Amino acid sequence: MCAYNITWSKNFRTGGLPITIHLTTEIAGLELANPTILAAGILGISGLTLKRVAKAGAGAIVTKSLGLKPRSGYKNPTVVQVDGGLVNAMGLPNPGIEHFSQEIKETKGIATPIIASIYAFSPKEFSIVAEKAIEIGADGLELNVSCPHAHKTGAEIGQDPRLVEAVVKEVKRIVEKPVFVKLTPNVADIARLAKAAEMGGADAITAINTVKAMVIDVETATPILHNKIGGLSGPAIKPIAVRCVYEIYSAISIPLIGCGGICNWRDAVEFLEAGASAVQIGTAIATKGPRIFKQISEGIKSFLVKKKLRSVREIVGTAHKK
Ligand code: RRO
Repeated sequence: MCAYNITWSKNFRTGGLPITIHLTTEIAGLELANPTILAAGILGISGLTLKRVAKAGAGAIVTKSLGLKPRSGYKNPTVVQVDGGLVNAMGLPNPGIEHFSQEIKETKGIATPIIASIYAFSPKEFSIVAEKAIEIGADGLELNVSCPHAHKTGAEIGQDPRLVEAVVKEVKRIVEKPVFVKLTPNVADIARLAKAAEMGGADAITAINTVKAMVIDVETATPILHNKIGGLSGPAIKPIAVRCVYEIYSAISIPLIGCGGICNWRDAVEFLEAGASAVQIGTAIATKGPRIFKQISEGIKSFLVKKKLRSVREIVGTAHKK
């Protein structure tokens, strides 16, 4: 469990007694070996890839967003590379929650918590998908109320505080396991949405999903994505995500998980200082591969040693004191 915890054997502050550095992180009752989490939508679609990411050192794993029924998603092109990231409009492709049970079964034996990202079109439907996700073995849920280009779901729900509260309430009525709520940055006041989720009973907030975006081929004057509108992820959105985490931190008392453009340990520490207790990594896996989880954990550990701190907890929210 504590694979990345280390001990200083010679410590002068404690008169020579060893000091243990803790990377272990607790989020809403879930024990993570370290604060790095696989973000929804990347490598989270099969049991095999979930296991691969766990072995690579992620502290927890979020699946691709799953709905009540199978969905094929939008036609190609669904992803385009831009300066500083990717713009995607996949269209929530997934095999449906029932079919995913097979994939979760394949992860049996791994200690890494698996969080099912789920979406639905109404509070009632959210609770049905939530119940099934727990039945098939998820350790927790992340409610996707933030996909920027879906109709009658995603951010169309997540932009309305009353709907967000209603969705979370309905899910929490049915489910005892931890429920995270993933928010959209495409709103005027993200802290208001976070508060609404907390009021509904959310156990943690994930901030942020992708930023609504578009790319046009200049020569042919044609929108490149088949869906025309998509969501921007990657380093380009990191300052937006850090600002969102910073704003939400002062507004709520449940834990926050930072997400958006994290590529290295410095990015991760920036999110922790803004108020996140853990970080999700997505787009960077496309360029750096799953080894990024260990690299970031090692980097955080070295940062703690350099600052003479003992736990990740000691960095969380420190930027608010300045
Ligand atoms: O599948 C997608 O197109 C998608 C989803 Br569910 C999401 O939450 N965010 C995003 O950028 N794309």
